Amino acid sequence: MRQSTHSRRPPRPRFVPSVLVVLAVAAGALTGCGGDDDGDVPGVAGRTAAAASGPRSLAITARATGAKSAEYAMPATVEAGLTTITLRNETKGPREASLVRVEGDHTLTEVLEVINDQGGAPIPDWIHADGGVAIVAPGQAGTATQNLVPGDYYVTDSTDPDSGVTPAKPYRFTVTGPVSEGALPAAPATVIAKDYGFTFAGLKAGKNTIRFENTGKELHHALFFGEAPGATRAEVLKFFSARGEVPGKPPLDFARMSGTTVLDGGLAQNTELDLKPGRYAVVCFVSDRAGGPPHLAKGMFAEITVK
Ligand SMILES: [Cu+2]
Repeated sequence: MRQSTHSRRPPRPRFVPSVLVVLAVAAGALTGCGGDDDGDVPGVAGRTAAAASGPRSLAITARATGAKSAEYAMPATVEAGLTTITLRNETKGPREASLVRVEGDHTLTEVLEVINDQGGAPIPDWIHADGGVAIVAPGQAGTATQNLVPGDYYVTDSTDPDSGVTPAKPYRFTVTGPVSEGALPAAPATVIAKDYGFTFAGLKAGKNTIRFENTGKELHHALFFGEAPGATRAEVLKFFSARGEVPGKPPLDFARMSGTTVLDGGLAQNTELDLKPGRYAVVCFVSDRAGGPPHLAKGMFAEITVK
């Protein structure tokens, strides 16, 4: 059950290649030194639900419960509609709040079985990847603005260096009806995922506010890995395809890593992507609902140079 932190563990082929996050942590990325987020996080202080046309707020706080464990605090219910989700990370490691919506009565154990599967099993119809906030460095906050549909949601976290997606207890909330849908605010950059590929617009070095959109039918995310200087596309592809099990120095610079959570086909959110200058490899490790290999094997790989 426990994931070793061995630096050559393969990436998880399903929702969560947490090993790659582990490598990033080991490389000193995601250690939180910016510290400039406190004053300008939408959806917390200064912005209230009173703004009738603005997004609602959902605040999630990750607090340390031990050297390597965390708990998540959030309201038990929120109303459906356009919502800015804020994850405040008060722990000493990177955290995320991936939202998994379930139809019917399903336990956290069932959810984790699907998420942690590494054998290309089908993704059942009752489980939905509904975005949330991806990797947030310690002491920082991250946001995602998206429509929440009524239903039951689990909050999962793939970034625990020791245990991957194994929260000690179910962290969940309920989105209550009626169905409400608002238009996402304009975003200066876009990342579009489709079956099977990516397109990018407007990305630059620094903290990008992006519209992340899944225009395909399958589930997708976009994980950004800095490429090591001089690394070739072939070397990078080989490294991912071999799940990191290649001799020699990795062709990736794990100090430069960013990404999104997973979205079901047809969904979109505005969120943040922290990029540094240089070349990035962008990958999706999720597999089809029908099962099969990670989308990387279907060509869901792109390279982009950020300036
Ligand atoms: Cu994908």
